[in-house]
Amino acid sequence: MVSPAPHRTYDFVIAANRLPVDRQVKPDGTTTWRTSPGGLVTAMESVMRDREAAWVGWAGFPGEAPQPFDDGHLRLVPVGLSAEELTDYYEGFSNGTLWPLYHDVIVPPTFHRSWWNVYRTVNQRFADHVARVAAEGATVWVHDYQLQLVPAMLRDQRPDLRIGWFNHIPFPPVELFAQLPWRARILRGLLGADFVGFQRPDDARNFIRSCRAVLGATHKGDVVTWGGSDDGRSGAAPRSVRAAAVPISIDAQGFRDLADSPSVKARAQEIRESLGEPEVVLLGVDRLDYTKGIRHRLRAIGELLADGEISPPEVTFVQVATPSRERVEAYRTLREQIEGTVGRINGDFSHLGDTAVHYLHQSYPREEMAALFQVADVMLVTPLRDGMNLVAKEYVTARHDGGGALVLSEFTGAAEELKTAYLCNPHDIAGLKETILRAIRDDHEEKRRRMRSLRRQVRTYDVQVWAQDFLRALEVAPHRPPRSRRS
Ligand code: GDG
Repeated sequence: MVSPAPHRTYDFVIAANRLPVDRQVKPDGTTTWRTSPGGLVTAMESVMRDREAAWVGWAGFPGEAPQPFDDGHLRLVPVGLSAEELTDYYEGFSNGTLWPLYHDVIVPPTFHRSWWNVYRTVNQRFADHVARVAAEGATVWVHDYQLQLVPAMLRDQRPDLRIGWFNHIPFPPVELFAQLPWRARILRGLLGADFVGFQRPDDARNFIRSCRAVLGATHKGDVVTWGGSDDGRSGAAPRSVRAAAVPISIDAQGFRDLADSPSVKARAQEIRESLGEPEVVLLGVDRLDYTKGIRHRLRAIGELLADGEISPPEVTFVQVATPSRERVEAYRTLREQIEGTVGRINGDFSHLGDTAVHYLHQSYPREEMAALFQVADVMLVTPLRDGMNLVAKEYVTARHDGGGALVLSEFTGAAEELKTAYLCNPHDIAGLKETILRAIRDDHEEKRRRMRSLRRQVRTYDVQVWAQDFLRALEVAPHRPPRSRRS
């Protein structure tokens, strides 16, 4: 165990790839920090109220880490990453190896030993930072696929801690996970936790199956027991770790309030006018990522235009594709493909003043997103694989006027909960076209009925409930908490 720290320690510590703040450099060269808006920050605020909390993460720029500082009642502890480490740990192993492997190998994952080595080094650095700031017996919540080795690295130094890990993305079936040359090391890393949380029950099951197949672990229900003997170290005590689904959500009240504000409503009206007051606005909002099914969506839209089922100016499609991971090769290729397709569709089907596809490769403030959601008569969420998909939940929340329709891929975590959406298989282009047409043409009452039930689901199970459920599960793991709203 690390000897008692001479500095201040905290009973609740979050470790995530990124700190929840962005550095702003003013014209005079001085810097300030701005809290990045987002569900995770809001969720954490709701569980941090009565605790001394610290957040360990990368500050968003390469080089030496700034000194720890306070943001309100939260201690922020930056982890330094060099430009080379960012290339190998973040763009390389996290986004070139794990991301495609965990998303059904939609593009082939790349395996590089040098990336793996840097991933280990960076995970160790995160674990060391957490070990220094965590108080005796503290609760530590580790987030996501970038930090899968942190739980065991932390437990080695600090067996007194209660450690939870949450995976924001899917966990793949063992048949795919087994491709990973470092599969056993990853699983051993995760089994350092007391509780591992996933978006869907299937993800938890995939994890448990991998532990059995790769490590020879046993399981009873959702508890995995592993003897710790396959790594050649003798004397490691058996550990029991619970793996279960705790699906993430959004700050429903906060998003509703935003969507309800006069400025957002006015902006929504302005957008509709600038689109030429179409009868039907179709909308897609995604990071430009191959998991999001943007190409499949465009294919369906292109065919619907060619079939004459939809046409501008009555129907128009707006696609916001937020720039993402632009230094990773697969993302650059995808961007070229998408922009080629949009160009072809518009060349064939737009008229002067009537655009078939409005394509926006830009990032917008949250207010603008909320306004866009309100304009959308049909929201198209068609990922080939997605851990949850918060856009779907934001959309139904923004449409508190009762209008709108959500087309949602079966391959999202959200589809497990949002069962009255217009569900689709994005690989089935004919089926996708039919579903889009149904979402456009169904009568108002049918659409309102569906949206009502979707909104209720998101309101009841919001991000605050998610965080509380996760922490309740972590507190009693490997036992099941008595009052989980889900299981
Ligand atoms: C990962 C998992 C899981 C997008 N463009 C802009 C913007 N956004 C916001 C959306 C939404 C968020 O970003 C995207 O969240 P998603 O859930 O849709 O997708 P990922 O980024 O892939 O997130 C996913 C999630 O983690 C949480 O666990 O659901 O499955 O892949 O909130 O609105 N926000 C602003 N401007 C944009 O241009 N302000």
